[in-house]
Amino acid sequence: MLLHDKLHCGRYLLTMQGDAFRPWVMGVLNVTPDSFSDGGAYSTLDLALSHAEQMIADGVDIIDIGGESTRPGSAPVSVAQEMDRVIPVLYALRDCGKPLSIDTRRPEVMREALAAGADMINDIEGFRHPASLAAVSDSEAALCIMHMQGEPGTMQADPHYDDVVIEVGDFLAERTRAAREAGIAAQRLCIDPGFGFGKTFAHNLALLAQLDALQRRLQLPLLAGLSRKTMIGKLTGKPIEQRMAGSVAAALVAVKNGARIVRVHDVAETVDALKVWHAAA
Ligand code: 7PJ
Repeated sequence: MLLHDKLHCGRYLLTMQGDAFRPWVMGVLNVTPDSFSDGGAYSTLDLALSHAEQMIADGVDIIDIGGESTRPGSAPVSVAQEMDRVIPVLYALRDCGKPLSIDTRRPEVMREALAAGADMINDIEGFRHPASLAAVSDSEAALCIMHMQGEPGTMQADPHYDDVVIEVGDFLAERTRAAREAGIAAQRLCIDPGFGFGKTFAHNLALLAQLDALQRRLQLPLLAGLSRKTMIGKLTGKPIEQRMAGSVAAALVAVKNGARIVRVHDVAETVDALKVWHAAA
């Protein structure tokens, strides 16, 4: 089996071959009062849990729990605040039958999340914090290594690349090597170009069009997060609440171009679209 067709994800092994050939849908579970995409509708534990239940009913493959809004221009939250938001959700969902991912940049949160049962650590900084690889190396959790240029507060000010696909690939190769050197098995790694994280509209489009080049270069499962992002707004002229159809189309393009995992807000619609695509592709 090719390396990019499986992912060792904590208590789970996600495989993608033969009859099981199907991209994975990662559902976004925001536990942030200031989250830009749902206005904080799921900020309490009960609401987060009912949102998770709905995603499971809708066919989600991985639940990605986030306690820090990283929308462009957002202010950072404290470690304590982030833990207060996400750790209770992890404990409550640990037996839900689906792999649980935690979207965090903090090594302290990574350790607590792993103790609480997280199966995947999704780090928008690509595990660049000096303590983050050590925090996860002893576990069985998957790592999502994402590229970001700059910091969330300022990253959209003036992003620049000579060749965005090469430079994002160089970064992902370097971080993948660092993870391997920290003793993390390749089967635990997936990569993500980080749409919207220090990228112009043109950079995002170039990456989406050339995802397969990145995938071929790194030979690891590739995750794409395009759901409701500014790029979709720019292409459709729609505000965030009306970007579902555009986001579903973007997920299909990403999968066609080599993505194995799509990170989405609209799980039911994306699962349906992928079923149709899969039957006919
Ligand atoms: C991403 C993410 C993404 C990964 C966010 C939003 C902003 N993690 N966390 N990839 N985006 N791996 O959902 O619009 O694209 S937060």
